[in-house]
Amino acid sequence: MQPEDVWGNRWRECTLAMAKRYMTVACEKQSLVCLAADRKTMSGLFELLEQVGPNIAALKTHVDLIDDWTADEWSRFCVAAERYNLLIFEDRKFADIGKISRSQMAGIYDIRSWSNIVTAHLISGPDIVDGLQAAWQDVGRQGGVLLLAQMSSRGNLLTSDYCESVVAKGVVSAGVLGFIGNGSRPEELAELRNRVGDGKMIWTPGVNLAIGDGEMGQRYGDPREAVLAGSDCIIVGSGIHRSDNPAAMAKQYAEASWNALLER
Ligand code: S5P
Repeated sequence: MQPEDVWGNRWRECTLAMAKRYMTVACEKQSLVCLAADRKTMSGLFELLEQVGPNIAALKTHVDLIDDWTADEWSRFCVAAERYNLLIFEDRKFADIGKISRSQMAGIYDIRSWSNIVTAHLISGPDIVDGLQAAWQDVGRQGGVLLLAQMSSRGNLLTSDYCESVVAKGVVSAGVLGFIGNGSRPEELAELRNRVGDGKMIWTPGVNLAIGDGEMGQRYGDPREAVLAGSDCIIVGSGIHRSDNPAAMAKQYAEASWNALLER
């Protein structure tokens, strides 16, 4: 199936190269799953990648969770992820002023050199997006920023008004790939999609086939409902990596998300 047939207006209106790349990969793999690879060792990450690589479209990392991180091992890991045709998404949730965010993309982890996507809060103003884009340009690469418009955690401070301001600034920003929306609340997500229109993506954490409350204030909604409400990518962590059979679970999430996209 061609991406333009599957994604419709989203394909036509999301012009950022990284958006097209994601939509293409999702069609090739028949999966809208981004694995939240929240493991704490390099061997744990490699193991997970081998298990789920064929059934996911993107891999979300928290590079600063890894106890035995080294630059060499990390670059081996990124090469392995690319072999599975995955976008690499560092969920750094940058929030500082533009020039510091640009510098934070370098440093010991050198996120700019291996990430395709990063997350940012817009709390410090829109220049953060320029700072992150400048960092990718510093190493001759391109990437896309996902802005946090909503969060899945209970009691978060991202009010509806705040969300509206983030969307208003984000939709007109060329370096913005899209928004993080709350996958645990389809009605909030549908509202977000109305505000965003078709020109940007919405990626959603807080998704699990077992809906309800998670650990430490996390909340979960159903993957199909999230996609039907306007999510373009479901971010799934423990639903896959904590299960007894991550490979089989990744396949289930892939099928649920892909079928929901076809239904949508
Ligand atoms: O609002 C949010 C935003 C993010 S990016 N809520 C989230 O849970 N996340 C991330 O998604 C979080 O950092 C974690 O890596 C993942 C959810 O993992 P799970 O195990 O709860 O599925």
